[in-house]
Amino acid sequence: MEAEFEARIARGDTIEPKDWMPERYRKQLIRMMSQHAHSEVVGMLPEGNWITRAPSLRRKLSLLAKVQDEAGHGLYIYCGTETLGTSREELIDQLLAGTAKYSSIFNYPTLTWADMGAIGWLVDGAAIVNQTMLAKASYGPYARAMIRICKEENFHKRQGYEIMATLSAGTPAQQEMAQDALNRWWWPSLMMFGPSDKDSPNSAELLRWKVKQKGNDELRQRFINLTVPQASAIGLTIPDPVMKQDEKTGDWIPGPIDWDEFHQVITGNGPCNKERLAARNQAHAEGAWVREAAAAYAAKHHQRTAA
Ligand code: BYC
Repeated sequence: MEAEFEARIARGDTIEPKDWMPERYRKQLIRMMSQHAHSEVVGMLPEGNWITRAPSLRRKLSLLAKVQDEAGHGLYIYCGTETLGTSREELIDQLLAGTAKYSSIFNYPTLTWADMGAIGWLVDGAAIVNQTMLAKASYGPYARAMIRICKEENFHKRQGYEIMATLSAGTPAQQEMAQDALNRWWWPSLMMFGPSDKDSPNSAELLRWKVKQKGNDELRQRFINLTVPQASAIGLTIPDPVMKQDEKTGDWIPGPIDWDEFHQVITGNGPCNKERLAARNQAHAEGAWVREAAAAYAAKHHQRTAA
């Protein structure tokens, strides 16, 4: 069975929920998809924080729609994880208990309105680069979820970039706010792609099983190359004084990434880890009545249909 599975992967077949798969493949997918679903859900917090303070009705509507999309993304991916035999409740319990990972990026604070621009442009921009590849992942339900998610992320990125472009073309104080947001979000955005390939314990296996199509470093580089000209087009400066362009490849080579900071953040010691978990736990507790009502309604509906 193992040999047949490997042959299917090598042929580029898509693996579906009822197909035989090695336990390790299942485990790796649950790990990665749960981390991803939690990121979407926790990712609502930094932006949700600004909905009531958006500077115009138009901005408020876009931000509301974006944050709502992130909830939807979380739900698709939790459903995808259920096809592997792990319930959403189980995963959410792990998130609330602080034993599950979610993207490092959401442990940074959103200090000004420009952060809404920087998140849409950089964070969703990085997510698009990563997830366009995952849309070709070997596990069908995950790959299919990514197709719709990427379409929505494109809208998110544009609304963020438009906020940055507007601020950059504004008063000196607005320009400064946009540059300050870029300064604070640039390096954490690069960390979203995960550790360098040589320090990435999961990459080799995930690449072999075609869950990942590209390594962490290649995707990070792709994101940098896309973003550097976007920054200069709106008059912003990438906060990396040693970055330079490789003449042969055209790649923009960044200075060193602070991996100590990354490890601090993913082990629970980032600037907002505790605040994010507390907010999720509070929201979950306050939503208990909704879950109870939905379950009671479903039971009543089930009884009626049975009768
Ligand atoms: N943050 O062996 P590695 C969004 C962990 S949300 C935290 O390279 P892998 C949005 C990694 O889990 C979209 N942890 O791992 C939402 C592993 O630890 P464990 C977020 C990280 O899986 C709202 C260890 O480090 N996107 O777009 O091969 C508003 C070693 O790493 C991170 C996804 O979740 C990190 N940045 O590769 C706006 C994408 N990086 O699990 C926007 C899906 C690494 O062994 N995930 N770790 O304890 C992936 O593509 C891959 O899991 C990663 C890591 C590239 C992130």
